[in-house]
Amino acid sequence: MMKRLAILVLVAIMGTLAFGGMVSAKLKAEYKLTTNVQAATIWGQGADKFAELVRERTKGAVNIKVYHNAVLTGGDQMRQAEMVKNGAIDMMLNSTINIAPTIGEFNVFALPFLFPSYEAVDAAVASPAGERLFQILEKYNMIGLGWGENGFRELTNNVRPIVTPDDLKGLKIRVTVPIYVDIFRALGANPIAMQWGEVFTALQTRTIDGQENPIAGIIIPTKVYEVQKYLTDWHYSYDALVLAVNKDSWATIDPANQEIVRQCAKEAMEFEVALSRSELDKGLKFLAEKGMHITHLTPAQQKVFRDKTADVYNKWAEKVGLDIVREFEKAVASTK
Ligand code: X2X
Repeated sequence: MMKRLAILVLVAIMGTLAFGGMVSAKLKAEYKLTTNVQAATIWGQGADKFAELVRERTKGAVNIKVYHNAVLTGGDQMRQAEMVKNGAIDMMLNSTINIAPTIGEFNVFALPFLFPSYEAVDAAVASPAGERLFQILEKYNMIGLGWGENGFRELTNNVRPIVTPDDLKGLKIRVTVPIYVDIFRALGANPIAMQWGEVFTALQTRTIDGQENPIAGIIIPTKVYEVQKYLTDWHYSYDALVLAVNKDSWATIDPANQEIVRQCAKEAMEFEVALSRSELDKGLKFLAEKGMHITHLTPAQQKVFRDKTADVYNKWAEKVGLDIVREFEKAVASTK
């Protein structure tokens, strides 16, 4: 009898050990989700929406807490992907341009003048290359749950209207990452890399002359128009968002709750993209009312900028990987 009991206990212990190696689905008290932008941005609202839906639908079992303004990375927006990769942060709703220093393939969205329209963006994201980007994410220990949108990045400054590359000559333009440094150098500007959290003050004190960001997503909710006079609507680069979770954090969620989280991610990102797009037309009008001088480039004027950045495009297409770039170009062409 004692012997049988001992065997049973032993089997139970061995079973626990075997499953222990697979990270058991034991929910954490809190899942930390990082963004580097203010809660008022459309991106910030998308993150909050996701957390709120998950809390509601899992009846509080999966508790996602959103940390805005890059507080979990000491203000460093580029460290977010790295920290989700190594598990120090559970989740991120992060822009592709912030992910690019960690995973080079994500530079593809930033290629100058690649996307003429939202249709083109949507076709690229839905292409096999879009899926491949999520597979690459897995090599970095993350699982992609959905695509969102930061938006088309438009140029603002305080010196003069920018209609030709000559107008950019010598202007100090704040940028984020190396591909943007290359683009603005090619255009004759003086690009300065800076964290988003420092930009408003730098514009206010005129340490820099300008910056580039999406109108509806960032420029309006963060009141950039209060410290900038000129805007050029040139769609030179597009920035997508990725909602992703660390693999080990994901394994702590049981399959039934994982299914709910995936569905909430889908809905929250649909909400976020729709909001970003519906706010844009109103946004241009709003900025004009606030006294901004807005320049819309004609296709011929845009072509001058495009031609000047062609070498940068080719250099970065090589870095991204031509298979992904060609797949994106094919998707874009299918919408023309
Ligand atoms: O830093 C920026 O410009 C922002 C807010 O758009 C990103 O995080 C990429």
